Amino acid sequence: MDTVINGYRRRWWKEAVVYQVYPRAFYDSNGDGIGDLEGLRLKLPYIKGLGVDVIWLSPHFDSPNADNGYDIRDYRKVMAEFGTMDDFDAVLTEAHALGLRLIIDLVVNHTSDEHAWFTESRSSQTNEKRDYYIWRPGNDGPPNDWTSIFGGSAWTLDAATGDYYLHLFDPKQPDLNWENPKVRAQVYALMRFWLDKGVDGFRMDVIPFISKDQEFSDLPAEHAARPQFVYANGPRVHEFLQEMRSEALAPYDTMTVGEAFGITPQQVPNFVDERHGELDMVFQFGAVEVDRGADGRWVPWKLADLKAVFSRQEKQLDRHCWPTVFFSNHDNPRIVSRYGDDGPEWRVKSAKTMAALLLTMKGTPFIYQGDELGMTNFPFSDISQFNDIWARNAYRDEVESGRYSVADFLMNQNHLSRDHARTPMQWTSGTNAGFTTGTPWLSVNPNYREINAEDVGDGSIYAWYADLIHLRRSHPALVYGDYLDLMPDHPRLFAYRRTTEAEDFLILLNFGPDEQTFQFPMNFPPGDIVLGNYPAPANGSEPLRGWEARIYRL
Ligand code: ISL
Ligand code: CA
Repeated sequence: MDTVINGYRRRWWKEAVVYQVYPRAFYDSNGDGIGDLEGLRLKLPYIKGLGVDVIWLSPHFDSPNADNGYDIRDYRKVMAEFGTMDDFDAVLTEAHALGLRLIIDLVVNHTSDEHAWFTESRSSQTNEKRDYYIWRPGNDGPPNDWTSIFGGSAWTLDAATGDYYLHLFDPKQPDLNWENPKVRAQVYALMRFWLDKGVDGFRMDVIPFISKDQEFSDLPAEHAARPQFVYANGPRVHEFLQEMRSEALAPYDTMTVGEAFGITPQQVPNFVDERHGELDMVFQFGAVEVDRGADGRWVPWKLADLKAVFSRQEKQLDRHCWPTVFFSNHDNPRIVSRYGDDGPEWRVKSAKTMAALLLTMKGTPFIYQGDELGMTNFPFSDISQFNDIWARNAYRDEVESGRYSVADFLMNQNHLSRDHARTPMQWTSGTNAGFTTGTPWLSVNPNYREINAEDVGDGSIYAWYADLIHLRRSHPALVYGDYLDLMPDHPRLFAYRRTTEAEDFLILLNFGPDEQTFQFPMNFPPGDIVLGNYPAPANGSEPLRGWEARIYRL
């Protein structure tokens, strides 16, 4: 077997397709309305049926759920609502038996304020754990003007000692002090605990935030609206990640993917260059930010901006770096509602077109649960329908402050809410979409009678994902091939090539209901269409029909 293809060193995680499970919303096995690990175990064959290689499991640890598990109380315990450690072990064993690897979510920029470390830390100024977190005296107010990503000050005054602690997210998510070597040793130990159980790696939550500039200066004006660009990439972040590699990861065959929140495209290679021994890959935010304005609120998006993300990535990452591709996750709206057309006429076609983009692009693709069914955004009409801490805090900051009307708030959330992705998986057309026999913790999308996993046969979106994954697996050019955008400015047609010396693919995607013609150059006759979401046209150079996706082998 070649060890290098098109200049890239072969790695299993470069060739893998990942499926993200948000356990709370996946499948409830015991009728309490909350998805759980036994539910995941029961649905492993469904995941395997897509042909994916890896499952990324969102946090399954003990947590008071201020942020649905992204606030961890005990890193070595399973969330009681999700089951027991035995349930976790059963998921891991069965996943491995099916040939699926499992990576888990490492949330170590912060803990829950209910973690024992924090309870002890806040109890006095002199206790042994005081320095596990970031405490500063106030001066007639917070130590500086940093704001939380979820709104409000990033500092909370703690009555017990009269000091402030730092939380770049919610007050219930205090930031760990990575300057303290004992904190780092604790993190590496908990990583080894899970690696020794057999997990295959980690997705690392807001990992660029772990090193803080110890000056704690006020925010520069140009970053006030998006402070993540100040919080990320601190002075010691690369030192810490290299230490994490040598102290925890090195002896194991893992895959790591960091959430590069606040990292610019120029900074990415420093995190993922394989010669540095830090992360294997990161999630960049380009493809989920084309519809966010400078203030983070929704703006209409353009296809040319989405295309530019991938051309930039191809230029900025050399053969020592490896990209990821994703269009959704538990923090984002549904793909088909955001970039496709979720109305009855085009939902299936446009969901397939987006899937073709995801699975023929260079980089390890991440599928988010439910996208393989073409699940859509939820029609929110009232603040009471939101569970998400970000939405609830935004309501306080935007509406209760009088800056925006309720209608503006709902407009923005209907485009961007994180809860769109968190409504329960739609398994059947029966009660509660077959997700639970009890009362679901978050409302099921009312369209579950039409959109559900009862239909995964020929012609379904699920079957199309499986076909694309199979095609990707069969052709190295779809993994390692060069990427070239043939029409960067065209507003509707996305046309690109994926090529190695041995293979040449042309992908044509029509992002809209109107016909589009691709002018095949003379020296470039249409080859065979190897996969398409319409019956094959009589002639490969015929115009593309509404939301048509065609993959040609030249
Ligand atoms: O979701 C967001 C706002 O819509 C992002 O700004 C998000 O906060 C950012 O990507 C960091 O996300 C990660 O850490 C958060 C957690 O709430 C997210 O679910 C997680 O993906 C804090 O742990
Ligand atoms: Ca349950």
